[in-house]
Amino acid sequence: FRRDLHSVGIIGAPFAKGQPRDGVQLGPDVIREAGLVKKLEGQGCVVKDYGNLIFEEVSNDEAFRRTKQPRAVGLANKQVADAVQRVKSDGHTCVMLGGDHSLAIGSIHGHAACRPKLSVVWVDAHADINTPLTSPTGNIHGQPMSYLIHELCNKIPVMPNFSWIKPCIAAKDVVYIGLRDVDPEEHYILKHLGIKTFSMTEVDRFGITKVMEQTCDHIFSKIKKPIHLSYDIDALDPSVAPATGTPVIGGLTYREGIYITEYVYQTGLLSALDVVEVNPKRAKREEEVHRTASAAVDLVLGCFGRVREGSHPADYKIPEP
Ligand code: 4U7
Ligand code: MN
Ligand code: MN
Ligand code: MN
Repeated sequence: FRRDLHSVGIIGAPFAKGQPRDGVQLGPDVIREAGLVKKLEGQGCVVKDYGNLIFEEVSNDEAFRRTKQPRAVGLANKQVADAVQRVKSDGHTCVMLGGDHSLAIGSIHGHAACRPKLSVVWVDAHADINTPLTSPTGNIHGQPMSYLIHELCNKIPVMPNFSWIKPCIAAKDVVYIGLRDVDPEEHYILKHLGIKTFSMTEVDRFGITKVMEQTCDHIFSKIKKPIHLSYDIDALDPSVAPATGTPVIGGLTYREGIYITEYVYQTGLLSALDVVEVNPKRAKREEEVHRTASAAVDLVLGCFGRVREGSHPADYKIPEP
């Protein structure tokens, strides 16, 4: 056992305009209040909390065709991209606390600017790969992957405040885990681009261990690229993470959800992490907020070396009487 000195840089992104429900902008604060920084330090991490980004109001943000609040989403994501670039150039593993999942546009874009050859592990009930033209809702939190994947760039219309976004991920460098609510148009895109997916059916069929082995076989088939882990809390079953905007029954257990993070940690290649879609205002009782936030904290801890068997300092000695 060695006590790794992981350096972790945390960015809070209190942003909700990628979707219609109030409250997801409170995600970063409820995750911090569940003890994130202290617990990371308690397992030997060096943590720098960069605080919350401040997003300006955007006036006259009419829908672009059906896509809602494009200017606010485009602008906020530019701030996230710049912040992630800074955290990476300061030498940390970046943790972006959302906010809604539209923020992955900026997080992955900023990460890719520093690490041009990335792989993305997207853990979610949803595929978030609608284009603005396929989206059934017009909510950008259901679209982030479409802006980032090279193979879709000729399907994306020009939108206000989106011109800075350049596709930066190849379809072959993406793996999905936890899918169980995929729109028909998204399903076509996933098949058409040959993207590797492990829906809840595959989690049931193979078990989470084989899913993670196959995930790593896929993303490391040629070279060992840094990993961007984008973790939507709604990947977890609503019994584990009820306080979220788009819960879907039949999700990952707490243990499967944690196992993913332990496995990614073991690769030694985690370079950036998003934890998004925690929405305390979707909880029925205060206890549901705590249940969801503490699951979110445990996912982050798993990403930075927490092991369930326990651990001890390298120089520990049993006290002698
Ligand atoms: B989340 C949806 F239509 N696919 O595009 C859409 F079902 O970040 C849901 O994964 C998107 O929570 C969910 O709006 C976005 C819908
Ligand atoms: Mn989701
Ligand atoms: Mn999502
Ligand atoms: Mn959601």
